[in-house]
Amino acid sequence: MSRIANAALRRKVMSAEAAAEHIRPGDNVGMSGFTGAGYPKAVPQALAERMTRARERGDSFRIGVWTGASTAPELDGALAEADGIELRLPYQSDPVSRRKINDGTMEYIDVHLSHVAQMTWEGFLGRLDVALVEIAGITENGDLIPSASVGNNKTWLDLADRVILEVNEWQPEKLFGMHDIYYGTALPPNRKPVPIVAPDDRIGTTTFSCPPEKIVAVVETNAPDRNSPFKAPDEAARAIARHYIDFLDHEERSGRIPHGLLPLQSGVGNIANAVLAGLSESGRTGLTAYTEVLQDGMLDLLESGTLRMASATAFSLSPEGLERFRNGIDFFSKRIIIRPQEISNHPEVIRRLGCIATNGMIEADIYGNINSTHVMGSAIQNGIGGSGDFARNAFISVFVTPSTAKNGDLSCIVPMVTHVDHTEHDVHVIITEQGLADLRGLAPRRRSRAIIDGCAHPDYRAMLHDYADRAEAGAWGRHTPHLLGEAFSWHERFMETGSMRLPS
Ligand code: 0RQ
Repeated sequence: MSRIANAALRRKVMSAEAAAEHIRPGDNVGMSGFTGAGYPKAVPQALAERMTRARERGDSFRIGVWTGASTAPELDGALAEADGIELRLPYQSDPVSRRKINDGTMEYIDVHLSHVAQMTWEGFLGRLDVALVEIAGITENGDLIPSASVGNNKTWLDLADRVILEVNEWQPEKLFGMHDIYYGTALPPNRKPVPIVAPDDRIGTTTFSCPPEKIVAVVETNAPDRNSPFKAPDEAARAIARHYIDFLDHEERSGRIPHGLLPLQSGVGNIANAVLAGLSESGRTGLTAYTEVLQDGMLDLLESGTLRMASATAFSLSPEGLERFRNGIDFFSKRIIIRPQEISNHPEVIRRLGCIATNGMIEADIYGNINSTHVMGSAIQNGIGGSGDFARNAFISVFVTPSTAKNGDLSCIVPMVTHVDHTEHDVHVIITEQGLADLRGLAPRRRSRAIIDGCAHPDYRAMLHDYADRAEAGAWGRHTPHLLGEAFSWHERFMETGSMRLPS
């Protein structure tokens, strides 16, 4: 049976190729999609074909691509390969896009994910010409049933001049009812408090509404989400998870966080997933998550009863996790709420709920500044995503990483980070497989020793202490002592020799 119950919108069904004709060179297109879930799968590929043909004719056909967050090869990969993206925002993790951004042929704006909707309403990003949004179905009265992610779709549907819908039959019908779409946002001076006081509060509707006259095309698809597998947690990830659980136990025992914890936020990536798996084995029950993405680890926690419910803006499951979700959807749908990313990541709500935030990083410096996005200070890896929304506003803000990368040739603890995403002011705890540095209440010189002793790999510890000793003795100022001529020498050495280690 068709997922399009509305007769008028059924009449707008057309091929992906015909729908792609509604997108013109130079358009800004707001697309659905968040961490490989709920992105349009057919129209971007048809559009990439058009772009390639245009290029072969000697014409340029490039657009602005705005999404929720990362998507998949069928969207980011296809459009980047066709050289069709002039400007990308607010987050990507696609290898082709990454290459083009880093070789300077694609522009990229790396935005806090909670800021994107408001920046669009504020007009800061320019005009939104087209919304291209995957949905799971259309009700009889024309309301749109969201797909496996919500991201910025509400804003795209509200603000775009023209709307193209992809109705994906592959998405479970039982997604209907899991979403909570808040229509109460406004710009200052008319903004009101977001009325969420507990992670399971519902404050909106289960569907999007969109004026039918704006909908120029409806495309039917039946295609899976990206669903990348996770690496099995290695020893470093398991050690990080153990330190994290010990830390939570300690905080609970000392009465700084209530028994039963505060709502958990967990970032993307393999380490974050391993940390969640560790929590599942910790014997706790009845916890909540107010987070951005639901990875496999969250399903484990819901199934084991560790988590009572989880709120997010998207799924990001492995093929195996997806199978579990689909088989257990009656169980999960009662325990999961999927919201717009401006609400899942809302600073006001995160601060009120007191989330315990845990995010990955590229490197930290000895004073606790965090680089989440750039390699060697200039090459983008992915983007800041929601990590800043949570880190700045969390009750406790934790960053995790293995102490080294690239077979030990890179230390993830360095004298000075080459790019700052989270300043020392937003970082409470750093954890590596070596141990943990609790930076709360520590002034800079004490922070540096706590990070070196607690988190740095033994191969780099003496080098870091030597730097800190000499900086404390010889810096211009002794508050946050640095030797400016030497602060990036570790990175320079890596670029020159392939290792941060000193030549023996
Ligand atoms: O590169 O794939 O080429 O080998 O970075 O590193 O160890 O696989 O770590 O999957 O946990 O990702 C920060 C990227 C960590 C992620 C980052 C290289 C390393 C490898 C990945 P290769 P790992 P993870 C939103 C949460 C920002 C967004 C965010 C991220 C690659 O966590 O994108 O937090 N975060 N969103 O080799 C150079 C170093 C390196 C390094 C690692 N020091 N120097 N390269 N790498 N350390 C909030 C939510 O609620 C979801």
